[in-house]
Amino acid sequence: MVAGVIAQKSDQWFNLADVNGNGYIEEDDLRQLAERTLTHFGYSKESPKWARLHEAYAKAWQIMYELTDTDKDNRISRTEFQGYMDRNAKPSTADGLLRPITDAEFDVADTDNDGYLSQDEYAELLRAFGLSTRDARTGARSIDTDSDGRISHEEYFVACRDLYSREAADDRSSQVFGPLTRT
Ligand SMILES: [Ca+2]
Ligand SMILES: [Ca+2]
Ligand SMILES: [Ca+2]
Repeated sequence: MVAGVIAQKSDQWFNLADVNGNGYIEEDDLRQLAERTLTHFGYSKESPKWARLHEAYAKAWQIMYELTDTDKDNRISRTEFQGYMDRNAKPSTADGLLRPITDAEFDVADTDNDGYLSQDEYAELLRAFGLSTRDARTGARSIDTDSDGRISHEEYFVACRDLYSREAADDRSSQVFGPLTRT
């Protein structure tokens, strides 16, 4: 069965967020994801970026729990997640949830603090998310739409926002988190 593009994209994100691989997204997965990402970049617990990413993910969990965990068992199954994405993956509903997350992730990856992500910095963020080096490079190239070698806060936010609202698989935006699984 060939899944729709939105389904493939949400599947990709689900796999990335299910850090312990038990088939559910739980609060602990997001905590581990934050921890792993921060450790990957070498931040200590004293760094403001450490607290900020953890806060953003904790908030994300609360919102995800309310919106997607329909049977309220404190874990989001793939079916629950897909159901939510099918019903609600629209930029307008993503805005409030997404901005604090993308901003916090962006700052973690902006290791030279110049306010932009180089392709290398972005690729490193994807590697922290668990992507292979090759997929991370593809993702980094595709997010830099004007190919000037740097990604702004806004570009990252817009890319993540639009990722789940576009049906096209060949769209560059579909590779923000690396290539989709070939079907
Ligand atoms: Ca899990
Ligand atoms: Ca559930
Ligand atoms: Ca930078």
